[in-house]
Amino acid sequence: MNTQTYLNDFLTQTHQKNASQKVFLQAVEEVVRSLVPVLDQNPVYMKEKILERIVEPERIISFRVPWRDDKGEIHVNRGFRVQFNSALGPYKGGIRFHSSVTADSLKFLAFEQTFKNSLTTLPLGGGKGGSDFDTRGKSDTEVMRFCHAFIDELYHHIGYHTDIPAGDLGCGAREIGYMFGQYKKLTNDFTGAFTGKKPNWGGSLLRPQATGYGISYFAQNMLATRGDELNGKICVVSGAGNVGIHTMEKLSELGAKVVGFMDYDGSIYDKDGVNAEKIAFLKDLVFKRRGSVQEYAKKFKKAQFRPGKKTWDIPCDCAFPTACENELNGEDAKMLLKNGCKCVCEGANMPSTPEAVEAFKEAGILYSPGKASNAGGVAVSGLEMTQNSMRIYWTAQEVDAYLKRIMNNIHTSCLTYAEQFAQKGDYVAGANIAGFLKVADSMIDQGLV
Ligand code: 2IT
Repeated sequence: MNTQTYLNDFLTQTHQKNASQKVFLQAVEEVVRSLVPVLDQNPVYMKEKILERIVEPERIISFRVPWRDDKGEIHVNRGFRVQFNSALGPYKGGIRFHSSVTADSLKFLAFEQTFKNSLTTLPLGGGKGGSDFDTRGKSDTEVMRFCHAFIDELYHHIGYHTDIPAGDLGCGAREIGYMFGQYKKLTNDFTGAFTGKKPNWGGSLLRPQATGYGISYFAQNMLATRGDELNGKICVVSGAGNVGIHTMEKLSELGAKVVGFMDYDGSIYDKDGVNAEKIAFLKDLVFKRRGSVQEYAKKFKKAQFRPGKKTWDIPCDCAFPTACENELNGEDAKMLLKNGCKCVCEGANMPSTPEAVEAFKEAGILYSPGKASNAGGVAVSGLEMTQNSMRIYWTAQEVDAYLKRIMNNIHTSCLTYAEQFAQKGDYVAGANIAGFLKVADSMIDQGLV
């Protein structure tokens, strides 16, 4: 059978089987479309039905999470863990706590994670979990009771050699702490069964910074391919969470001027750009006081707060979508291009819609998919696991050197595989092909399981 016919049949079937799962299907389409030349040259992947197997999670766990609020009232949330693929190692991926979480959204994230983890070169399978629980507006004790209830079920399914969760949207060091505490109590076992722990009880230095720093290193590499650099570039970021703030921090350290960022309430346009003092204010505001970016414009009077508005209309050289999936649509992409944007480096998972990606590709600007440019976070999670196994701590400088090396390797892999399969300079194709080949070959090695 010819590859194109095979792929069309495969996609029709996958759509039929997962009819309501829009974001998952979007992610599958993107990966599979990149693989045409790979399947052409290696029909063994069709014969072994690797695509049919790779889009099916090994296991999805869905469970009830009952908990009491501070007034004693009972609430019931849904908890999930999608254990997608363990060809390369134990399942690895974050936990998302947000009202938007569904089995579909986590299935898409776990699918992406499988390829991302493969790109890091570390021995990590792919997984993702979470709950439709929103930490916003909850007290510390409510968050703790919820996290304990979540682990009361999840602890059966995770473990150091099985599945190692970490943080994601709505799940930071506080939540990891409560989950780890309950896990340890129930299992009577102090192991590195979570990453993103605090450094005083097993966490890696630089894990909180890793995704944002890695994104900045990746952007530096991308610009270098065109003889350019970050120094002096006008940049906009979208999210103002852990990833967004650490991206802003490293971009500024590397000489770029970050003039825009946003959160759930709206965006900030600060023509002067952020600096160390402003970043310190933002860290305190977001990480400690859990406040809204509106306060930034009250504190720094020249900055403008724009209620309910995204950042993509702000003129920039480089854009960093670091919030969530499909946050940057075709219109946003056109606006960025019209204003002269020449590099889009994704920090979130699949933040650009297919229309936006098409517009970037057509314009020939530098564009990298999240699974390549945001892999620094999970890479340092992998390094946290290594340090836990060795029962030592590396210095921040040691972790940073590893992180840089891993981001450089991923960048090189993307370009090498894109060129090898006739899609030169296409980071999407390169990331998908490089990520796929390692997982697919390992699946074949391990037989039909
Ligand atoms: O999307 C991601 O890569 C993460 N949320 C980090 C996962 C991890 O295991 O550190």
